[in-house]
Amino acid sequence: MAKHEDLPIPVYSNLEAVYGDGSQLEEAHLRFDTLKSKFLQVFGHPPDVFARSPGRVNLIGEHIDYEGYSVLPMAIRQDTIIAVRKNVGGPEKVLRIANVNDKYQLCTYPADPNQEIDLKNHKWGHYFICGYKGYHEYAKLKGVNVGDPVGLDILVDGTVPTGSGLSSSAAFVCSSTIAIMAAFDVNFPKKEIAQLTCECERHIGTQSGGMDQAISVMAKTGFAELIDFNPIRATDVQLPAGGTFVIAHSLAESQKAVTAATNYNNRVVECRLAAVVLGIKLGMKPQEAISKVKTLSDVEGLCVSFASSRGSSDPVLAVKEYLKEDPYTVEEIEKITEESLSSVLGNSPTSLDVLKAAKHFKLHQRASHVYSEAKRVYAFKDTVYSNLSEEDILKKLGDLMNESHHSCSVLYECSCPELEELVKVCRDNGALGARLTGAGWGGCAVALVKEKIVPQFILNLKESFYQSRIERGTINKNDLGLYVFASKPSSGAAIFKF
Ligand code: NG1
Ligand code: MG
Repeated sequence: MAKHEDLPIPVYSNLEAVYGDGSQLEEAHLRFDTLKSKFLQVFGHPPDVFARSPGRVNLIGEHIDYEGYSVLPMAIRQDTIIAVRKNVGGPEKVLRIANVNDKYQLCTYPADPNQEIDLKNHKWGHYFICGYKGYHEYAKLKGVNVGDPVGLDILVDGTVPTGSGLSSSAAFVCSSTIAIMAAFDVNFPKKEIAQLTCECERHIGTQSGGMDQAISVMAKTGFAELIDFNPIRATDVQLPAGGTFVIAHSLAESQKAVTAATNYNNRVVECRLAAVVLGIKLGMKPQEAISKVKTLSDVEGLCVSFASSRGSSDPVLAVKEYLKEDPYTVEEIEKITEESLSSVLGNSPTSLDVLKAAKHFKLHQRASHVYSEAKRVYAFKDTVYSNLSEEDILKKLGDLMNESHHSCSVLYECSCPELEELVKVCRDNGALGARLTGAGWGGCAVALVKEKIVPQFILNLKESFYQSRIERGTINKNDLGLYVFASKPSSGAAIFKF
């Protein structure tokens, strides 16, 4: 039997396959009806085909995907649906991108797949262009004849809250890419789409890993997935029935595309510099380390091959031995690399932006986080499948989540005061564990809660975290359900042709 990840994106002619037969289905029918009528209203003709891709919550394994380490997310029910139609006879070859939410104004772009995305002028439609460019780059690579560019009409409906660490961006990029493929009658194996969407989302200017796209494309109802990289692979993880993951928004919005130079990309750069410095300290020539060592997982490989001479293969020990705790200045690192940092980083524009903004680099702390977090992911999966009682399994999973949060907060410094408060409120109200999820600096926390106390837990959170914010007018009482909810692992990307 073909492996799940080798199969193409499923094509359905009804909504039940994805949205089940309960209240979610009703809601989905409404959304699709709205998409159809609004499409007709905006563009004057009905759509040809639809694609959907979900957001995700990462249970454990934060900021390690781009270092080559496995992560453990699950898809959530919130998703992005895209309706599309080729506009072959249209007068102009343009991409017209509209949204069911009037907050997002119509964007138009030329149909040229080689266009550059204007990063200095951020627009919501840019995420569609990531998928558009990605599809064409990949089709070319695979020898698919895409012909001359044609116009496309696109309507977007997203329910993943933005800037919340639940990967609205990947849901948008993946559904865009898949909708474009469907419009051109092309389909690829899921693992290839996961890889291509990961690469093309980088056109937005973040040096992302591949977790979000991988889970959005490859998720299965009822399972979290252990995602490995190089090559991308997904292994089902069946979570214990007695526990539920509750997602709660800190109400601090993290605009990753805008803050990349000081937050996300800064950490990617710090990890890269830590990897090169460790490679050199472990005995490589600077030039060799710069060209061969790209990630901290590459360094782990080196530690393993030098294990007999060093007496240990543990990269955590290498960090302790070779990286000082005080932050490094540019000059200090350049003395070790014997090359300017800009050239170590390949002069990529996004890395140069990081160098411009950074005063120093915390190599020890960032590498310590990555290696310890990578171990926690495997500990989490092993615990799920251990012989412990369910009670003990849940407790251990909670402990690992708490340790993960501590590491994100103290070593990786990607938390914020609102997330700290929220995580504490979750723990004080009976969560077995709670942590920030996604990139951090705002967005959501995820808490592991015993199934039977979930309703009370959510009520308590409303009382102790959200009530004062409702009174201050930060959020509307009626919207609370959007900010705090229990989540079950839901299904991955799909195409709908009716
Ligand atoms: P979010 O929180 O969705 O922006 C980001 C990255 C992931 C991963 C996490 C941190 C993108 C598209 N996603 O997710 O790859 O690195 O941060 O674990 O940049
Ligand atoms: Mg994102």
